[in-house]
Amino acid sequence: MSTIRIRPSLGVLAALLAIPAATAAQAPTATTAAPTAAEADAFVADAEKQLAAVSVPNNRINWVNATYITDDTDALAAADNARLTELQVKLANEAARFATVKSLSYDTRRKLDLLRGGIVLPAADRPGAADELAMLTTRMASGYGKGRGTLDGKPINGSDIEAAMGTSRDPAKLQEMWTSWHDNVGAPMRADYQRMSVLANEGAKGLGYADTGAMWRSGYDMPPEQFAALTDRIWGEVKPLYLALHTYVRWKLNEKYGDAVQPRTGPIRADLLGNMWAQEWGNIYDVVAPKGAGDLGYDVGELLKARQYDPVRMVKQGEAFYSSLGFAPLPESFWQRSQIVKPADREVICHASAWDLDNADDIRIKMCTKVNGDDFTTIHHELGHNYYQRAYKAQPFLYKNGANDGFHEAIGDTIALSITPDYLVNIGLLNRAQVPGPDKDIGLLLRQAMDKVAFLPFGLLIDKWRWQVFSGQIAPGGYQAGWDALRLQYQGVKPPVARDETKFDPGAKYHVPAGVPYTRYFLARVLQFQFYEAACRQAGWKGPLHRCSFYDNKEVGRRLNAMLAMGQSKPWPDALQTFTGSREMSGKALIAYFAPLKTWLDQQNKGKPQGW
Ligand code: X8Z
Ligand code: ZN
Repeated sequence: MSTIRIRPSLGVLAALLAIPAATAAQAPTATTAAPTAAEADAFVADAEKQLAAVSVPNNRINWVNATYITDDTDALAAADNARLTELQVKLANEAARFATVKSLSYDTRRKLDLLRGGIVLPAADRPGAADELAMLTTRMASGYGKGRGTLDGKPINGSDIEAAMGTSRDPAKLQEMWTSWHDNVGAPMRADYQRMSVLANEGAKGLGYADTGAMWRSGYDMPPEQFAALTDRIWGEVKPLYLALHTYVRWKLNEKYGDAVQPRTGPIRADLLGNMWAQEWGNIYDVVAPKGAGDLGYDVGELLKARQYDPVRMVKQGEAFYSSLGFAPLPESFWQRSQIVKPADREVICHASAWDLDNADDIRIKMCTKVNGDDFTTIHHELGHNYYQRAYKAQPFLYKNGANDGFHEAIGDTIALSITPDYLVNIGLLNRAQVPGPDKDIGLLLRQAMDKVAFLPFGLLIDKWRWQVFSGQIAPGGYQAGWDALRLQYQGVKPPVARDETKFDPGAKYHVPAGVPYTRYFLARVLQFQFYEAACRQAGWKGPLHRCSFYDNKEVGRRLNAMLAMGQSKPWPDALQTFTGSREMSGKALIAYFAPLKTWLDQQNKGKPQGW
C-alpha cells in the first residue's frame, strides 16, 4: 500500500483516536456474548494480515494505471480499488464491534481506531456502492492526467502548462492557459464529483460519522471540532504575514502590468502569480524583487541548466542530501522502477507522488521532472516520503504511516529548506564568489516567502471547500461560487475571467479529482519550519535561521530517523516532541524565520492599500 494515499481507496492508514459518540450506537448488535480483549487482538492481527496481503497487488495495479492510463488500466484499477474499499469497510464495521470492550491494550485500541477512521472515501456497505465510487474516482483522476490546456491555440499538457505559467509574463497568454486548463479539465468533472460526494457521504455515515469531511478531520488524535479549531488558530498566527506579502506583491504587479491588468486595490488576478493555482508565487520573484537587495545573483533552475543537470542527476543530488544525514542509499530498484521523466508515448499522471509498493523496500517516485527550481524542490519533497516509508517499514501494517499526514508532507520540505547558498556551493552548483552577502538576506527571505507564505491560505481553503461540500453547506448548484468565495476570502485572488456554474474550477487542481485530502499540506507548511528550526538548533547553528543548512549532520539524521521510525504508532504530539521537544503544531517557527522580512514588508507597505 502506498501510504500516501495516492488513490482515495488506499486510505486504510489515515488515523484517528476519537470515536464519535454515534459509533457505539451504530455498532452491529452482538448476537453472541460481548467480545473479549483477546478476540480484539486476534481480529486486529488478522485484519493487518489481510490488508498487507491485498495492498501489494493493489499498489502495483494503481502504479501501472498511473503510469500508463488506458481504458483497460482504468477498469482494472477501479475494480481492484473497489474490492479494497469493500474490505476496508467490512473491517471498519467489524472494528466497531470491539469499541466498548474494556481493558484493550494500547495498540489494539489504536489500531481499531485506525481501521475505523482511515478510509478516505468510504463506500456504503451495499452491493455496487464501492464499484460505482471507484469508477468515478478513477475516471476523474485519469481525466485529470490526460487533461490539456491550450497556449496560442495549440494543446499543451499538464506538466508543460504548469511550467509555462511560471515563465510567461504575457497577461493574454497567461489568461488563455489559465482559462483553457480550468475549462477543459475542471468543468467536465462536475457531475462525477457531485455523485462521488453523495456516495462517500453515504459510506461515512454508515461508519458513524456526520459526513466525509468529519471523517477526514477525525484523523488527528483529537476530536474533529478541535482539529478544525487548531487549523484556524494556526491560520490566525500567520495571516498578518500573508496580508503583508499580498499587499506588497499586488503593488508590484500593478507597477508591472498597470491598472487595466492588475488594479492597485482588490484581489490579485490569479493567473499573474506564476502558478496555475496561484498556490506558490516564487516563479515571479523577478517581478517583485526589491532593487539592489533583491538581486540574488542566482536562480537554482538556471544553475542546474548551466551545469547540465538532467532529471536523474537532480534526483541523485536529492538522494545525496539524505545520504549525508546517514540514511542508506536508495535501492537499485528505485532507479529501475521510478518514473522520473514523462514517457513520450503514453498518458500518465504527471502530478508528483511517492510510492511504497511492497510496504518495505520497493519505494519509487513518479514525476515528469523538468530541469527547474520547482522540480528540484519537489524531488526533495518526494524523497522525504520514500525515506519516511523506509524508516517505518518495521512497524506493524497499521502503523506504517506518518505521525499525521502533515508530517509525511513536511519531511522532504524540511530538507529542501536547507538548500541555502552555502549548500549550493558545497555541492558545486554555485561558486563561492556568487554567495549573496548579508545585504541580500531580505531578497532570500522574500524568495522563500513567495513559495512558503503565499501557500498558506491555499493550503487551508481546498479542504474548507470540500468540508463544506461534504456537509452540504455548499450545495451542488453553488460549487463554483463557493470555490470563488473561499479563494477570495482566504487568498485574496480572483479568476481572470468570470466563472459560472457550468464551470468546476476545483476539479482543475489534482487533489480534488484524485481525492487526496489537502489540509496535510497546510500543516506541513508550518511543521517544516518547526522541524527545520529544531534541526538547526541540534546542529548548533548560530547565524540567521534562513542561512542554516544541516547538510552532512549525522546527529540531525539520527534524531530525524528516530521520529520517522515511529510511524503512526503513537499520537503525533509524541512524535513531534521526539524531534523538536514541543507537543504543539504552531506557526511560531515560520513566523520567527520570516521575522526580518515582516519588518521590511511593513516598511514597504506604509501608505499602501492593504486587504481586498
Ligand atoms: O501534491 C504535492 C506533492 C505530492 S504529495 C507534489 N504538493 C502539493 C501540491 O502540489 O499542490 C506539494 C506541495 C503542495
Ligand atoms: Zn507529498
